Amino acid sequence: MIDINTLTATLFNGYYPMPDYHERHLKIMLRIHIQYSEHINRSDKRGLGRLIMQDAQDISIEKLEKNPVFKQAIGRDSRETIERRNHTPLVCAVFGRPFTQLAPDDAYTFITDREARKSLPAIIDNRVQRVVDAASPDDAFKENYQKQRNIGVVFSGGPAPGGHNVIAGIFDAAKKANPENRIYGFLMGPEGIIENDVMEIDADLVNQYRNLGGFTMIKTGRTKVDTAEKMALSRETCQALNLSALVVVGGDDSNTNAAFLAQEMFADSIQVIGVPKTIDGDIQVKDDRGQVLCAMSFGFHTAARAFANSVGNLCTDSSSDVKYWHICKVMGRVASHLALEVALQTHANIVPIGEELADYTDPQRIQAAEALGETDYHAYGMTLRNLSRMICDGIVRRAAVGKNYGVIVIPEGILEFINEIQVFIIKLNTIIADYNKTHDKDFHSAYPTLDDKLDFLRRLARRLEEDGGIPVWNRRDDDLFNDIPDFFQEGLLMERDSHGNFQFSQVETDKVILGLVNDYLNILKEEGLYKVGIHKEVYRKSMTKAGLDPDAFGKVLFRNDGKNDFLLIRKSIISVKTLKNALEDADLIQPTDEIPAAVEKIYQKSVPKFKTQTHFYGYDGRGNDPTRFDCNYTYNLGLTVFSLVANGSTGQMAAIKNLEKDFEEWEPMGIPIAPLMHLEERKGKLALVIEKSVVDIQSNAFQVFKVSREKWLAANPADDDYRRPGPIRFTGKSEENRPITLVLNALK
Ligand code: FBP
Repeated sequence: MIDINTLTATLFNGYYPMPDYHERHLKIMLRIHIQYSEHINRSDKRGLGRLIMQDAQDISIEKLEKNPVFKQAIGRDSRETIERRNHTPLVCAVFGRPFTQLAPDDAYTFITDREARKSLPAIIDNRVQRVVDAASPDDAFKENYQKQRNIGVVFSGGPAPGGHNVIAGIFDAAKKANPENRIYGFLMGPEGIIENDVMEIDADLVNQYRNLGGFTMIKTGRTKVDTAEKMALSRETCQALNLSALVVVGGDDSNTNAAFLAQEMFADSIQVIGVPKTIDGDIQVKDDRGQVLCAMSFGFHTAARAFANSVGNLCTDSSSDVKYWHICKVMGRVASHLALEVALQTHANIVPIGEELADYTDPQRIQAAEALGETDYHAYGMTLRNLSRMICDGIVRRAAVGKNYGVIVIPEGILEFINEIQVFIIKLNTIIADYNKTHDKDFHSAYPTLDDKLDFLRRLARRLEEDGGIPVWNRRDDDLFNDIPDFFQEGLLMERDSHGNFQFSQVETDKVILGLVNDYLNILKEEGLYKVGIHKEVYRKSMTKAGLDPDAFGKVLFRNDGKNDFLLIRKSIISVKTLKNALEDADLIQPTDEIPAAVEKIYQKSVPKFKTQTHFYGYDGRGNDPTRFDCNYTYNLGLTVFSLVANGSTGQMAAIKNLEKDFEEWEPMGIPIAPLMHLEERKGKLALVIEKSVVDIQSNAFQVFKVSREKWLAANPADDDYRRPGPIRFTGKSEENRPITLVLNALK
């Protein structure tokens, strides 16, 4: 007979000490196992037990690997991947025609920047071009359209779902026009152009990635072609490959780069076409009269849907488990488009939108200053403190109706819209750029640790003060900066990207805000203002069960007794001691009595614990396989690119107009890039860039969000108003066919 104690000790040696109940549980399991084995041995007349053992040994991994079921189950290509590869995106009617041509459309006009005119003379007068059918092309047109071309493609910046379909569209259209056309992919982003690191893209490669996410095929990178030397090397590469055209798939900065490359290679007749990519959704093009030409960059829909699915699931979990606040930081380096779309998709409880915060004014402060005949400049623009208070207000109000849980969505770039932080970012950008310009060594290598950097800033403040003049970093800046937590200081001092952008994804924005929220909630708790409301029926039932008079105790315990469904403990009762005092003062108990257990339990229930879980949604959604909207959008962008190339355009951005409408109304076109440029401060100096589109707080989408947010906060006894967007569905009919933001903004 096996001794169960010895067996447990032998098998689980090393796991001691373990809790008693674990040990008990293990022993029971072992006993069952032994009894079952003995039973099998006893009744195993036909050797079944041995057979099971035998089979287990016989199935070698080699044999398993040959099994077709095994192969299908764990093979590299999931059913979804296979289905996606075989899917043919919808194609705009014009691309069904043998030839397309470009029709200039002067209904769209732009106010051009003087500096852009000076720097980009070859492309500044480009016009909007609509892709139309070339119904009766003459031979010269056909010959030009079909002539053999080499086209180079590069991905630039962060991945965005749909990039592979841009390549597929270019490839299919180019091969249709002339099977001898060749498509080259530059590897690892613009660095591949500079270094002439390139591969030819063939049909097998394209087919492998159709309708799949990522930029895996040729990878991407953030190098900027921003010096005369890099420009010359890029030009050499394009000439060496005998390129007719270079296609830059990228965001605002990369399309800016595309315009400069178009100018540079104009003399070589190498065309450069941009494609608007970024999950951030901040490339939206309108003309000077506000007519929309490009409503959204590709990748936005997929990333927003992926984030919304995860956030929606958290809403479900949170309202089931009712104990956590989920804090979800959602990508979007500057603009809050993704957070707004996630809010519209999920109805999460609290979603501060950066662009609205920048416009914030504090009426109380303004009035108080006006009464003194003064102006309070601090009353304009949101501070981090205001923001944390706004969030706390929502948390406290939900707790009051028994909902001490919920979901907060924080846009990644929110800090850019907070005055005090923006000032730090601008000042530090200037200091770092200045240092890099005047020294031989880069700021971050010269001052590698946080302490080194802080030391440098301290010395700078002192020196600038002694020098007189207007210091960019004064002692007050230094003091304020030293007041913020280390990790946030480190974030603000981090290296800028190659375009001089502040890298918000590296800053723990959520942690900064959460820290302030936590501090303020503790103050509210001490002031007795943050309490969990107790449902009056729950209260009455437990008191009656304990033989206590709910009415007599209710008057003492609650500040809203008899008025609401949810009862709130009085502000003055903030501890067991203050509870006891209140009961004694009301003669409900004597000083020698204990607090009745039922009453103490009610009190404990009313004490909120602010338990949080933090999440970052960014890279995951960026790597998602594209929605059907993005598949169709990007494939047609690729077809548009070829049409622009075959018709001799350069310095144009491929776009699809009417994305907010049904597919039949989509209109492929070319948008001139140069007129979209304006001067902006980058790396401490003014540079021509395409202006980022941030959330327009007058837009329909924002206005809908604004009037709905009270309902979505659901600080009332009714059920939460969460919406379940569900996962991205590639097949079937239930997937929405465009972002909600677009649908709303198109409503008249
Ligand atoms: P792009 O503008 O290049 O498309 O990238 C957008 C983005 O995904 C932002 O949302 C995010 O802040 C940033 O890239 C992250 O950058 P990195 O990939 O370098 O960490």
